[in-house]
Amino acid sequence: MTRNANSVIGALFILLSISITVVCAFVYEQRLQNVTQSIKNTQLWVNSFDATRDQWAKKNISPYLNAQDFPDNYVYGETRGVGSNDGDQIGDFGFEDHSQTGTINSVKLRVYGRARPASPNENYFSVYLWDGSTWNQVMDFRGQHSFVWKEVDVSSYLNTWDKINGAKIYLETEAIGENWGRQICDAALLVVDYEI
Ligand SMILES: [Ca+2]
Ligand SMILES: [Ca+2]
Repeated sequence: MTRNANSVIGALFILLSISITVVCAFVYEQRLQNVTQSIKNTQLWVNSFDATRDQWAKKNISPYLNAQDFPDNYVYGETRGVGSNDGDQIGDFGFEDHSQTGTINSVKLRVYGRARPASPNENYFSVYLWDGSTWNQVMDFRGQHSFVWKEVDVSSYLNTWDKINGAKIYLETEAIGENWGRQICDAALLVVDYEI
């Protein structure tokens, strides 16, 4: 009799353990799905060039920086010519807009380009970002003798959807000593991480 009772209790405990495990697994799975679904990541590529600054040479089709497609469409400094002088500018480049929903986690600016291969520390370019009220120098390609994607966190400048959608950049030649030019910029985009 006692042995039977123990068996029944034992069986109930096993059943209870299995039930708890199944429920916990289900709840965990649901939470995991919710987390996965709510974090989003979007890329906003350059989609405009307004020629507010037009001191660099341009290759093929505007807006030049809307895809990584060198040697097809890009902007550059000619050797001792257009875009090679210190302070020469090209811009402004705007980015695709995004529907203004969700909490912004981070915003990064990515730019693809290079300095002059033979003198990357003397002939390169800087990138300026518009945050809705001022221009900020956020990146430069000093020392980059071959093509590279550079990335900078610009979350502190673009902390609202209004600022993200109104964001724009221009490029400025940096020439120390001789104006050799030959700096190139091929592509740029914003990468926004957000939650809904
Ligand atoms: Ca825009
Ligand atoms: Ca391009």
